[in-house]
Amino acid sequence: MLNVLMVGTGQCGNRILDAVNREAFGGGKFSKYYSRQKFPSRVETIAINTAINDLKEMHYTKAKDRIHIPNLHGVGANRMVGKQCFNDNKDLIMRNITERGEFDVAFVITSSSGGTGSSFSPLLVKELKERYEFPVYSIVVLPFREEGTIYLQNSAFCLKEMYDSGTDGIILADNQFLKDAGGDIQSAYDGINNMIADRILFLLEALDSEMMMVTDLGDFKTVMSGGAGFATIGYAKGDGKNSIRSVIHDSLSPSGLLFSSNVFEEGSRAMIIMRGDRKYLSIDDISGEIDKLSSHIGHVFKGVIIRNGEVPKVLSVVTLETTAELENLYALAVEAIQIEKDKRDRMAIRKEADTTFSKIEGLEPQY
Ligand SMILES: Nc1nc2c(ncn2[C@@H]2O[C@H](COP(=O)(O)OP(=O)(O)OP(=O)(O)O)[C@@H](O)[C@H]2O)c(=O)[nH]1
Ligand SMILES: [Mg+2]
Repeated sequence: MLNVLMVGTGQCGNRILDAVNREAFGGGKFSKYYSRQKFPSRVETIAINTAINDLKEMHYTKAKDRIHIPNLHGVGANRMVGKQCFNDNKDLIMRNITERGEFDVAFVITSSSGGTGSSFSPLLVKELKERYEFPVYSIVVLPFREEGTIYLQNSAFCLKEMYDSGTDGIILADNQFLKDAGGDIQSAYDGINNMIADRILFLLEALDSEMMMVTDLGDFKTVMSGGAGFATIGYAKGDGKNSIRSVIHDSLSPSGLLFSSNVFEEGSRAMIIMRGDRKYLSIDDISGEIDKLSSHIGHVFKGVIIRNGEVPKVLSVVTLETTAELENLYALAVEAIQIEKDKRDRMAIRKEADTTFSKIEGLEPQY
């Protein structure tokens, strides 16, 4: 049995963690009080936030698993304030984690663009890596590109700091790429959060179950160490009529991935897990499709979980050697930083020239 630590920081991280707990406890609003999590592993979940309202909004995560870090007026998307706040409260956070016992692996979930999650998470990962031996993976959600200059620049710096934190791999999910998950913004968030939560639970099951063809934490570590530090996860579900080959293919196509990538071109290593009734999981078919991927990218681990009567589902973890989409994001971020800098320079010049107030110099109000 694996011991898993899962931390969600900031609003986005909290909500995804809550979606994980909803699935794990079976969905009812009170299920967290009487149900046991249906993880095969022992999973400890912790939500961290400076905003008490975000924590209160969580319905499926136990109160003891929600840590409020008081910071007057929140962090307001300012990563400098966020980092200071983490450092001031580091001992409290790390004590809470230490009290939960031993772990084999940890996941830290956050958005890259806000203030709290994006500044806390790289520092938290660094702290975990310095204190413990277990691998720490980060799951980072990228913003909608039209959310503004501050969110774009935050993302660029958060990803770099996450990369430098010593994390064992960054799994990317992209709001922009997944925006069709729901109509209005709230349903899009819910849709995206559920997609990420389902994949996390599938992954945990794959790392910790008796399978026909086994993948385990060791395989996952090897896959995650394969690329340039970034990875994404794909998923697809068959209808019982299409072949397992096409389900595997769908999981690797844009409709299945959490982040835009041509994995056949950009992939470095992969782990493909198939789950469902034995009758859908012909080893020859599976091998055919997986060999095709291996011939493009190199090594692919495969795992099979038998579930009687279930249609086939496929989870694909792919590490990336390069990513064109991240290059695009950084180009936008550089523009965003320039826009903010120009604005600041203009303000400084204007302040010096003092054009507005100088108009009344020497004048007195007349009554
Ligand atoms: N997928 C998804 N993205 C979210 C959700 N909530 C917020 N986001 C995205 O997260 C980014 C903002 O980060 P938040 O996590 O809200 O910020 P925070 O860490 O709470 O930071 P502050 O509020 O600034 O202290 C934006 O790009 C949002 O689009 C959510 O529930 N799901
Ligand atoms: Mg917030």
